Amino acid sequence: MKDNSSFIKRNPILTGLILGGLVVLIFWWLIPEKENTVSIDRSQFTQAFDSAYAADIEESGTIHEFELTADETTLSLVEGIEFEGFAYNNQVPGPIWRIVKGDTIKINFTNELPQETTIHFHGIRVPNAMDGVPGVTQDPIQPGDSFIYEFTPKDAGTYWFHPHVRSSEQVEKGLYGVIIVEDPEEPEYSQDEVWMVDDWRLNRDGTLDTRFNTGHDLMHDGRWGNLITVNGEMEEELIVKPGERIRLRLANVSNGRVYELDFDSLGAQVIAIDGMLTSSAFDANGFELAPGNRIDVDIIIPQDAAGQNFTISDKFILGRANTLGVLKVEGESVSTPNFAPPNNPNIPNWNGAENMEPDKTFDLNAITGMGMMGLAWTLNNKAYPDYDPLTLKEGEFQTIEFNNKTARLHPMHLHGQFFKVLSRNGKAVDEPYFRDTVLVHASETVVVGLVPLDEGEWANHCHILEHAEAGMMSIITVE
Ligand SMILES: [Cu+2]
Repeated sequence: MKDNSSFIKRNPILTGLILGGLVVLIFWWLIPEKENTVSIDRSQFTQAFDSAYAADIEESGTIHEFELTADETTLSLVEGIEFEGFAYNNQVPGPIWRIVKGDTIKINFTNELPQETTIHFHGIRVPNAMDGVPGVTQDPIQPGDSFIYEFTPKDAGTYWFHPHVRSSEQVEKGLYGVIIVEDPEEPEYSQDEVWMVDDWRLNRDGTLDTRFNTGHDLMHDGRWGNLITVNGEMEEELIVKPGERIRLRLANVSNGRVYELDFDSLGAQVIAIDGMLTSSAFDANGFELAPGNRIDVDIIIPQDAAGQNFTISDKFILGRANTLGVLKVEGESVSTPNFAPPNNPNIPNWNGAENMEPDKTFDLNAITGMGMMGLAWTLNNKAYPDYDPLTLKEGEFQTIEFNNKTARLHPMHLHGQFFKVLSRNGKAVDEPYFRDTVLVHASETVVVGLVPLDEGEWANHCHILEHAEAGMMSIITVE
């Protein structure tokens, strides 16, 4: 028979070591893992936000009223070949509306499509009821029905609009337009142009491939086309004079394609991202324009460039450059407008916030055997309309981590909010600008910081439209 008490008496040191080890183990279990994260007072980041952009807008009283109809239309991208697409006001791209900051926009919208639709105004901080998310901020607009969208944008900049119902089909077929909110305090350029960059997947005969949300699109980075257009044209041309200073606003309205921009030898400088001015201008070459993103660049045409062409291209896929458009320099030279690039000096740096434990983590992932075509894209293992809710406090600095568990791209877009990237893969990043859409690369972790100013139920989704349609969306409540 064993006698435990005699074991302890005979081996006091060994017993002590075993008991001590047990105590250490228990403590190691009980104490939460806090070593890697630093407790930081977040009020300093809220204070640093200060008035980087305004909570409210003073209305000018001017109302711009527009009629807008979505309808089926006949399109042609290859000469002599027609196909059925969708269009706003019978034009692809849709209208470009320009208003002045403080003005109100009123859109009398009618749906003449054979299916439901809504309009989302990407990047514009609208009242929640105007945000166009079906089942969340409004009911889908039925065929033949009308809806009035009315709001006063709070921020100057380049914004775009598109359907938020069956968007992978409706946007691809041609439904998109642009809203420019001008700030009279910003300097005047020789030309101020918009380039809506899209890609289309055509069949061999030049008609549109009408297979949407295919298994291939869903499993990869959405629907990438085989024909790139700018403002509906292949190799768009912009005629410029030597010495002119151009504000070129590019919007990526593609379903899935990312463009890595190359501005030839133009020395193009970024002055705004996703609508908002940057804190200082920087080299535009290499910027990754993901679906949803906008970029405003400041280009000075050299005085001695008469007769030259400058090619603006995409180099996202190594070794395969795509021409987006060409600036053709013609005519007599003009004197170059002389001003410092417009900027927003109030953008907070939020240095150190990347060391905080994120307030919320969204794992970006996929589940097979679920949803359309047997694949669902998920946020925290939930596919919309099922989702992991998040409530953010209005007026307070908070952080969100996007943790990409997949080998695909996910440009994450928050409705109604601007945010700043704080870190990528744990390394601090100091982008001198806010965004509304951030490209999360394969297996990458991106942490963003924001101070929500607009209450409501806001969509949080991947802007690869096939991924969003297959579930990669949640709702964030700001209160
Ligand atoms: Cu995605």
